[in-house]
Amino acid sequence: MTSIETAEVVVTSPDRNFVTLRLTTDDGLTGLGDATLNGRELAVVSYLRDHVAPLLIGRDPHRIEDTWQFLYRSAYWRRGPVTMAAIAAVDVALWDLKARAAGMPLYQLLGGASRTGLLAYGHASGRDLPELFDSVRDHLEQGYRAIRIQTGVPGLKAVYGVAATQRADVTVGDRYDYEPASRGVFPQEEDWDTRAYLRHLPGVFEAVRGEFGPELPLLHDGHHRMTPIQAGRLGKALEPYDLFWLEDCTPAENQQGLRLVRQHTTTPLAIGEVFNTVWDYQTLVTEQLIDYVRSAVTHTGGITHLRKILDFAAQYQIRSGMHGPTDISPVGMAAALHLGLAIHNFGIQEYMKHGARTDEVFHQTFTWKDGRLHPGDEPGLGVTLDTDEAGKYPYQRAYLPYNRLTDGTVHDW
Ligand code: KDG
Ligand code: MG
Repeated sequence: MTSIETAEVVVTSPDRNFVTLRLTTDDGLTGLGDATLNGRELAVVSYLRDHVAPLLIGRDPHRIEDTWQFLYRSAYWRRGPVTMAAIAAVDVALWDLKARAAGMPLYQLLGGASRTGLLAYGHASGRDLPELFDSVRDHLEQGYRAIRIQTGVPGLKAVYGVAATQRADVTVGDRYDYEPASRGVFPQEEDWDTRAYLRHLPGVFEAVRGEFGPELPLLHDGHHRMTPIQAGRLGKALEPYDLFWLEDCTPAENQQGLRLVRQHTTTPLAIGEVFNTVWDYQTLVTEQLIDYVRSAVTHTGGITHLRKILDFAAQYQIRSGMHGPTDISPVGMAAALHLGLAIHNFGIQEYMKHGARTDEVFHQTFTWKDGRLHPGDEPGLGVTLDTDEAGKYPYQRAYLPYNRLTDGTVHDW
């Protein structure tokens, strides 16, 4: 019987921090799992190194469900982003390993392809409309066939989702594209005013539809900042512009709050990038209060658990919209692509390109064609980790920003 011989946690910071678990068996097979938790990376490193890795040595790598249940239940302390990211890394590494052992791309073990490719959306942004239009055009040229729209709001100096390269206020650290985390010893402070945002946003979508026509799927992320009644108002105001989805309109820990939003708008809703188990979705799914599940494989206990969430959601005609920003590593992205290709209720995949240094650390085999992603047909996830290259980039402290209202009150970011 084959068994796990080593469980290494690799921390690297090529363009940003990534945490990767690498399992190796006594017969020389390896598997990779992503354990990156933006701004709290080292908590997961410790959870894995100090508490989980010693439990894995000598285990049968093929017992994926059993290992998942063992790690979830034997800890006694359940759920939470750190625990579930650590379990996810083990789970994905085991699936990678099993698929490599079988000589198959992972999606074949998950039931085979349900489609030829995965529609993906990219992030267009700008401080004002001309900058936003340029960014939309640039994304269309890159081949995107669905685009998220984020803009500056008059009177606010820094707004979530506006690319760092376009933001005059960003001075700390080295960031790329829209990446919100900044390297440094303290989080960046941003400002927020929901009334100003609600006044501004419908006009932005009117202008984008006017410029780019009715067909292009458009998305928007509210990033947890509204109350349910404010979200209902925004959803209603955006209805003429036919959004693919409005994401994270409220901080959805209060799942019942979404009833109020639903009563007021038919704009489709996506939620869940900060969720980590099926229990976060219980009311949202059974009452059909959302249309898309935003969870990432990386933050939701891996393929084993996210598949269960998505199968549950499928019974209610709710589809996947897996989180795919740059803080999901190439390993986590590959896991999302294999799962998305296999499930029936795939909706859309978020896709942000990683930086050049990241691509040298993680060698990837996915393809990008006509606005669609495909995980490729290499055995396993199709990603290899170059540990020499990874070793060139030690961890660098980095934080996500936080928000204050104009009167100084801390607000949801
Ligand atoms: O780490 C936080 C980011 O992943 C998050 O802010 C990105 O909201 C996000 C999105 O939709 O990609
Ligand atoms: Mg989001």
